[in-house]
Amino acid sequence: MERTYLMVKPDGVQRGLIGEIVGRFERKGLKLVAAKLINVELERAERHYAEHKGKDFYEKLLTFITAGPVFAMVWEGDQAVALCRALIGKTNALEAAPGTIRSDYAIHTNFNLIHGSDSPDNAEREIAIFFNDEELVSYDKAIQVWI
Ligand code: IDP
Repeated sequence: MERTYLMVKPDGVQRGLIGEIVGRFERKGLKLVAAKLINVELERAERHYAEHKGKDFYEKLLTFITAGPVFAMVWEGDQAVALCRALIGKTNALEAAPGTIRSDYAIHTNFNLIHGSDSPDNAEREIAIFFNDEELVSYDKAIQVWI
């Protein structure tokens, strides 16, 4: 079973879209195994976005992600990483397929509402940045046999 790290970014929290966004992954059939509302301090933001260090949007991205609380989550399911990326849509809202979160609610690339891990390896790395092992809840869902 694969895990992925998702995070409603500060714009999504401010716009009151946490419930709408969480609902999409719930209805898809994925399993929520951890969630919390947190402020991301600069050091953690730098670790999370390390691969973008040096890019022209990096500083603005750090300012944005530390500007207000985010809703951090871990979701589990078969192919969870790719499935969540599909529901989220492309980085640029203009290129995101209709029906995806970014297509439905975002306008600008720098206010694109949600982060989703782009590979299983990055998912494990990002989960470890934001959650302790004890925060990851292990449980069964009876409905799983129907999904
Ligand atoms: P992703 O969130 O779709 O995986 P990444 O390439 O990992 O996209 O970039 C991380 C975040 O950095 C994006 O979600 C977006 O907020 C921001 N970003 C990426 N590319 C640009 C850009 O060209 N201009 C401004 N912000 C960008």
